[in-house]
Amino acid sequence: MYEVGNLWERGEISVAEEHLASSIVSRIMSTIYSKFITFENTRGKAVVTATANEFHELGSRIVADSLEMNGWDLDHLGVNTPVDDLVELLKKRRPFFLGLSVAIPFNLDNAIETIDRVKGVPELEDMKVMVGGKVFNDNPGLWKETEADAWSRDSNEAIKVTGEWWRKFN
Ligand code: B12
Repeated sequence: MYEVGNLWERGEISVAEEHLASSIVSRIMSTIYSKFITFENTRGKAVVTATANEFHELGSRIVADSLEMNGWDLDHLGVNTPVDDLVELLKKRRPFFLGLSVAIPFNLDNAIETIDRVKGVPELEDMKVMVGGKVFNDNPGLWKETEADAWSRDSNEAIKVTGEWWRKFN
């Protein structure tokens, strides 16, 4: 998909061709997902979503599916989740952690606002927040501006960090 992005940026493929690539990857991921859906939940609840106005879905889905395979009872909300609605869902679900995905720099403020909001909700004071996505991978250290508890570069790191949280705080 990174190469698809480069080809699109250079004008060598159209948006329609990028959509086709995204759709194929999405379908392959669904097939893989259906093979491990029956895995047992051995850890707590978790919610992963792309932040408001963020339409890049595949990265957060890869991370969400990997975490679910690792034993988390995971809800993946997809893309562009409005801040108010996310806060309400978190109050209902009370997850152990929230994973928030941001690809595009202009959506960073939405993530900062989301984290600021959830950190102010008394029922969610124990919930951890992990950020991830292209904007953080391109700018190491930027995640600290969000007041998140951690940043992970990819699903392997996310599995490691959330596993450490679970051992330490559960
Ligand atoms: C497909 C695509 C789209 C599709 C997305 C469709 C879909 N169903 O997801 C659509 C058409 C919606 C789209 C739209 C746009 N896109 Co686009 N897109 C891409 C593309 C080609 C692939 C994205 C992808 O799937 N990558 C593969 C995944 C697996 O990688 P990833 O997202 O980085 O995820 C990994 C990590 O970041 C991390 N991670 C991700 N999320 C999370 C969450 C947590 C909690 C954790 C721990 C980790 C984590 O783990 C993942 C696995 O390793 C990228 C190219 C690229 N380099 O990524 C451009 C790209 C990101 N897009 C770009 C642009 C400019 C746009 C638009 C602004 C274009 C426009 N003018 O409209 C819009 C913005 C829409 C919006 N508001 O979000 C630019 C961004 C440039 C920049 N400054 O960063 C890129 C880089 C293309 C380019 N080369 O210029 N895009």
